[in-house]
Amino acid sequence: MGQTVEVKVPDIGDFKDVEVIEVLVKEGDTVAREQSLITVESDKASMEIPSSHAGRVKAMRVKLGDKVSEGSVICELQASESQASAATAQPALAKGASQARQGGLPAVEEGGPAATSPAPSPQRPTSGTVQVSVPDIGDFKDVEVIEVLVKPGDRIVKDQSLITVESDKASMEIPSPSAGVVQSLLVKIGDKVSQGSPILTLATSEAAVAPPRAAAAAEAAVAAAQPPAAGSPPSTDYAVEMVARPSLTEAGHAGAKPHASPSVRRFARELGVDLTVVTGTGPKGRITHDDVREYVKRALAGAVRVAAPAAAAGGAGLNVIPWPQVDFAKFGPVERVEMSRIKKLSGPNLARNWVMIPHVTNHEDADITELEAFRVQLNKENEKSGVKVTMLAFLIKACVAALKKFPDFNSSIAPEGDAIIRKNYWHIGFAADTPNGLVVPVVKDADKKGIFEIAQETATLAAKARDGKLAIGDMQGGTFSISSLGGIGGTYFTPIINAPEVAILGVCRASMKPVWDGKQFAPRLVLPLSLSWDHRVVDGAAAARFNAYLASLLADFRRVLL
Ligand code: CAO
Repeated sequence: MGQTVEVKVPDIGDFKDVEVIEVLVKEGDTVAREQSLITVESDKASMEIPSSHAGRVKAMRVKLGDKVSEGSVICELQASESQASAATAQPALAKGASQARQGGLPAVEEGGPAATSPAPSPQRPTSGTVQVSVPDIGDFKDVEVIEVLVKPGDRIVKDQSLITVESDKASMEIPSPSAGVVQSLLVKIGDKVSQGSPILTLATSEAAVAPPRAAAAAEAAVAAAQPPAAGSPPSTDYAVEMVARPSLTEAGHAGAKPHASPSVRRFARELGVDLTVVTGTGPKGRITHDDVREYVKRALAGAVRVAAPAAAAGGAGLNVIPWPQVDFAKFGPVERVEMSRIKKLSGPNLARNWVMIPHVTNHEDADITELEAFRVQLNKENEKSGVKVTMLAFLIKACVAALKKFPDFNSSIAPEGDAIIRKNYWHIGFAADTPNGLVVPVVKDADKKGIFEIAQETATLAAKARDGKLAIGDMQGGTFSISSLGGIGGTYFTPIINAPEVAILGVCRASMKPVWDGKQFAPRLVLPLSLSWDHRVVDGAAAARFNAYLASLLADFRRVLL
């Protein structure tokens, strides 16, 4: 380790006396150059301050709630040898930030975005429509669009964030230079954009048009978005994240956006947590790392309803009261048994599916008297082949035929929640009971396979499942599932849909029953079927038809060929 350096807050432009809302390192930590040390926040934006050096943190000089400005010492760092000679070097952020301001970034409107937020360039309207493009965002080139925050038809206010872009080091929201109504989006999540890339077209109607002052600011923004003059130092690619927060005075989108710093947003994204359903416990309701951790802990314990892909969940999660904490030993002797790995993994999935999918289950009886006789006969004929034809194989084949007739049952909800993705392949999963818990291997392309092949494959997969030898690929790609408890017993049950599938067939034990044939009661072998389906995708009438059709196929298997 080399000499001790003081890491200071660099030039952060108009940010003065800003509050430290996160301290991201502690004494003794080894930090890399550009690693974020603290997050500061003004009333309009939050920003992470990276380290100018690599080394070990000797002493922290700031704590949560402190107010800092340019030059405030963040920490003392025992710089790495290779870095020590650069101990007096200014952090690149300072250069980049001050250079951005020299370039004349837009003046801040009351309640507008931070002075450091980029301003998109609108092309001047020809017929009340402007095309909004990505402004000069420094060295950000070919950066990925990670969020699209508006959609066609949205009425937006000036400075409202339109998209979030992210490089490997930073994320940044691009605000709108004007008010208006979004006409069409020209980007989607995953697109790579650079300066000048079109974002959207905006209709600036009389009602929506920006007031004169805002228009002037938009003009200034266009001017500011010009590339820096030749010879001026290049913009920095230093690790800085800026998130302009919506002004609380901006009705329409204020409050819709969670209040969280960039690192919390990144953390939430990594864990797949939708911040709109997390309750912030920080000052002014800010969401902290701990809030996200707590949310995930509670979700895993089944105490909260986790957020669906925004649209699929209807945009809302459900907060429920905490799980009861009971000291059972107070009431009698107890024994703690660790859950198997499979149970630990499948539990949260089952809980999510049960809580988030509006399940309905229809029951139906299928007369399988002839089919069972046929199955027994087939097995007798093929005794020496070593392949035992099971009822499950017939069920898989019959389900494929029913799924082809009712394609919505072989679908998933699109991530945006506004469409159904019908799959033109038929991969049927079946629940297999193993000593370690339930797994669902998948028979791929069941439509192309015959009964013997399916019977052999289910036997092989079930054996692999019991031996814990299923590969991940054996359990992926399913489009519909069957859970057969027929070998065990029961009459009917309510199977849980295996998301993102939209339906599952539960099968119980067939039994001989007296069935009225129009003239008399006849002994028939009746198979109880229980179809659970996602009410967002199909409705009760369709489910009743699916079940009736499936029962008719099982009653007369020749119909599968039709
Ligand atoms: N009605 C009457 N008998 C049935 C039947 C049914 N619906 N289904 C199977 N049987 C019979 C079989 O014919 C077999 O009898 P024989 O030994 O006399 O030939 C016996 O029951 C055992 O069958 P099986 O269940 O072992 O075989 P399978 O091919 O039907 O099923 C598998 C394979 C993997 C689905 C099954 O072993 C299994 O794991 N089932 C449990 C699934 C489960 O746990 N679901 C619950 C999910 S929700 O928690």
